[in-house]
Amino acid sequence: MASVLAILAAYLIGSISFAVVVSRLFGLSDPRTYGSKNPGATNVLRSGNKAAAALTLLGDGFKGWLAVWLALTFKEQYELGSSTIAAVGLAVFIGHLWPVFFRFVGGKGVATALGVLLAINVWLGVGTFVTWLVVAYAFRYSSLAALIASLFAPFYYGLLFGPDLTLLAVAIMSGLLIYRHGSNIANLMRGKESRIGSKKK
Ligand code: NKO
Repeated sequence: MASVLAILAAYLIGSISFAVVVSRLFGLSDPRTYGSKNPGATNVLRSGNKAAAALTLLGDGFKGWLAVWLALTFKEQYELGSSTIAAVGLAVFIGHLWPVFFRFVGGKGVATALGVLLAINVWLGVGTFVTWLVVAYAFRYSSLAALIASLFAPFYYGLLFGPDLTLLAVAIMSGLLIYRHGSNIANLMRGKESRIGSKKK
């Protein structure tokens, strides 16, 4: 029972879209109406407001971290197994992609996955983030950086811990993240993807 509640709570936490909430607080347009139309930090940056983009990244990342951290912290007290911890990580990520509070139209999961990875293991999170930074710095595409980082994340997990249920959860997150970047992949291939720093159209 505690496991079901933990997974449900994680899904609800994940459903809070910080791109939408932060944009409202800053009096900016809804990020679902401009640029890539994605409720994510990269698209909020296209509004030109860097602070709002940074807060979106922090909020969406923090919720991923919080859900897994809470599950890990109360693991003994509520007898949560490692499969529940893995499911909580997946549930907060899925909440971000298909949020119950926003008619199931969510984001692409990059910042939230980073939060989840950081809570699983700091080095896993840091390694994946550094991978994102290197690709983003080299090519200036946020989406390409996320795609490459998501390919490396399960590999890093495997190196650190070997195969287990959490690796499966990380691999599923990676697969869903790539699936959600379909329009970005198409734009990258056509040379139409917008670079980090270019404003909204
Ligand atoms: O608007 O479609 P868009 O161009 O906005 O956006 C594409 C973008 C969407 O993602 C975001 C969040 C940006 C966060 C940037 C820093 C986070 C570094 C993340 C590490 C990658 C984690 C992958 C883990 C997979 C399991 O892509």
